[in-house]
Amino acid sequence: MFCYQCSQTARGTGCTVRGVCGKEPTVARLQDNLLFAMKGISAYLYHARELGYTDEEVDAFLERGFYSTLTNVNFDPGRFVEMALEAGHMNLKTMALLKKAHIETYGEPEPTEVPVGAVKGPGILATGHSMKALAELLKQTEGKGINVYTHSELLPAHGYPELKKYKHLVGQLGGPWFDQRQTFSRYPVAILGTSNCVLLPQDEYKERMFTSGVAELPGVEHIEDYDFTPVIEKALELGDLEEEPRDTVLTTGFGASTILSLAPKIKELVEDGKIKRFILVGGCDSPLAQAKYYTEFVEKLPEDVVVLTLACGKYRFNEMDLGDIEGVPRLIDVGQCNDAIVAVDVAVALTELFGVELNELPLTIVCSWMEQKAAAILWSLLALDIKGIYLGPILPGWANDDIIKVLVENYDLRPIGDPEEDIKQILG
Ligand code: FS2
Ligand code: SF4
Repeated sequence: MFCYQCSQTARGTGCTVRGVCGKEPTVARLQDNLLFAMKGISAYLYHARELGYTDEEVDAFLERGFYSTLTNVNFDPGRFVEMALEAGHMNLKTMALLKKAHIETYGEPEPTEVPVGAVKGPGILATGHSMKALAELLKQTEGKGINVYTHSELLPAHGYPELKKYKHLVGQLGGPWFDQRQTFSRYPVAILGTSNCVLLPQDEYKERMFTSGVAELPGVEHIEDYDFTPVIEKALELGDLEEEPRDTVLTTGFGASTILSLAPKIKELVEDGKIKRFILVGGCDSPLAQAKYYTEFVEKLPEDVVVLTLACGKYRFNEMDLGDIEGVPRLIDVGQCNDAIVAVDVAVALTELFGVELNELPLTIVCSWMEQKAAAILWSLLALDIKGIYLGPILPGWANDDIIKVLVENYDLRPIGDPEEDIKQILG
């Protein structure tokens, strides 16, 4: 544990073994964990609020949750586990709110092919999670001869009708959040960071980078009220990008309605043994060497397995052509991390279709986590009582041995291991 939030803190620097107040290390970890989950919820709520959507129950939960971690309020570990599970439910509610906001504002997403690479002309590269910022940028750049590209978690924007209608939303540059220094240096365009996962910029591109919304970087101009005039002026001043071959094409934009329109076919294929299992391989990507697991895992899956994916973890394998099983694509990208709610909705619909419980579905979740939104999503899955989740690339530092023991015993949580061995175990 590490807590330095009050004046009683050990040696004036921090309680690390046990709180001077009596706070046990596991309670301290559970409090941190609740704070992480609430940060994740706040991120999704923020983007929903950008589009005018709010939820009083979630607001009240956040208020109570933050208060419960103040000094000398709550020392009960059992209650913090209940708090964490409630956070999971609140996160489901918040992700559903954000999905509703996205669909009602930008239309139901549809499967869309997105070319990777530059086309000739001045450009703006937008990264992060904010559909609102991207939509405003597209509106303001229309007819100005500027091409707009997405990076990382904005790839799914291409699937929304009210965003893809802009012909100057031309494609994607780069992949997950951590390639940004390389990608932003490589393409001399204006860059806009719209949410988390912006890295401290390199001098090479600092003066052509901008942030908006919650994202801010030292020495980088921050855009207020979605007025992207300085970004547009910078893009025009920087001049043309050179045309590149755009042979790589990524497919995104599978919404619940598209997937469920395939439900009768899916049922038939599962009953005929032509689809053996659905595996959700998703979450945040990370530069850790262990994250190679996810590429190998998908590469080694047999051809009767369908892969659902979401968030930036998809860049580990979304260039692969997995083909289809009688018209059902074998790689289905449902969108951003918050679109985990789409996967949950599809899974719930499949339980009705097959007349089974969630844990009886031919479905396994193989998760990658990087930051606090993934903690919120993990607790959402546990709150739905989903068992046997594989978690990597490493076990979270916020979970000590006691917490891991509970997650393993109660939820059959499994750390990722060797891809081939895990596949064998999953496919039984
Ligand atoms: Fe990826 Fe970063 Fe989406 Fe995470 S772009 S690691 O925030 O939540 O995923
Ligand atoms: Fe230490 Fe408790 Fe104060 Fe935290 S709240 S610094 S654990 S005495």
